[in-house]
Amino acid sequence: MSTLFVSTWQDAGEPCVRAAWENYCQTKSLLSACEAGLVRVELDPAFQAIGFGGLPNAEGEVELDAGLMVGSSLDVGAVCAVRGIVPVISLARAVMEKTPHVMLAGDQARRFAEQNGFEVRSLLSENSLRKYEAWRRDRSAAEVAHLVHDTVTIVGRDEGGRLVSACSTSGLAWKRPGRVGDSPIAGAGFYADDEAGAAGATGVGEDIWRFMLSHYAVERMRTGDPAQKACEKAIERMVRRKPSTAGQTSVVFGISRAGDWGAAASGPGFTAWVCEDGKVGRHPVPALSV
Ligand code: SD4
Repeated sequence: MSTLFVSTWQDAGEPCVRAAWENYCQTKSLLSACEAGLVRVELDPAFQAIGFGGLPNAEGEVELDAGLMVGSSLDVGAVCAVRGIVPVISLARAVMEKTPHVMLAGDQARRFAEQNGFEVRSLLSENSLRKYEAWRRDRSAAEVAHLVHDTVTIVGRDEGGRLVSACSTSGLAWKRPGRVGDSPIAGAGFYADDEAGAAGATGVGEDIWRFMLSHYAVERMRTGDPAQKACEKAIERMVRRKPSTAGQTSVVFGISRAGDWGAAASGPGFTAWVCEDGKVGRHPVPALSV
């Protein structure tokens, strides 16, 4: 059986799955591999998606969310609305491994980070500061920055059939301070259960959360749906119940316990990156017609 990683969006997905695979070859730990994929993108300001270089909130502060889930134990760790700390996916892992809790939020998550050796630093890159200032000057024109892809999610399955889903985001650009989306919410932005499958999401957090896209897709896999069908059913349900979500490009993708993968999107522009035993491929995912 192969080891498979699937990750999100045109720019960040490829380095994410490559870093995950490299780490997996060294550690043989799927959790470390998924974390390493996201750390790679979080720490590189060239990716404005997540971590350092993510686009800030309406007050110019980068505010990060992250979460992960281990499908064998159903352990979950998450942090939300954290300022000044990267990589937040590693902070989410520390919450999972070092506390009895699932999530820590805001200033108290940062305090926990400092207690665990993370350094507090400014997360604004030159690029994100420039974009923020442009938005302040002309909010209507820069409003489309909501459409930039500010989340990276990775789902992995190792040769033993173990599953992990992990997600990191700066949320929506120019968001209201304190706003938290789907990304750090187990069931919404990520979910994994070795008995069923693993899924992750990206797109409009309020809708992904409302419909618990990742959990729904995994539950469809539990009933025997292949990952592709499970993801399509999750998007179909969302668009049918809330037609305004059509065209807005919320995405759910996943890997079933049998090892097949799939992805479905409610709008155009999504690309999945897949790495199977080190072989990397790019897969544009057209909008599902519902
Ligand atoms: C959020 N789902 O915070 C994230 C945004 C996202 O690509 O996925 N952008 O709502």
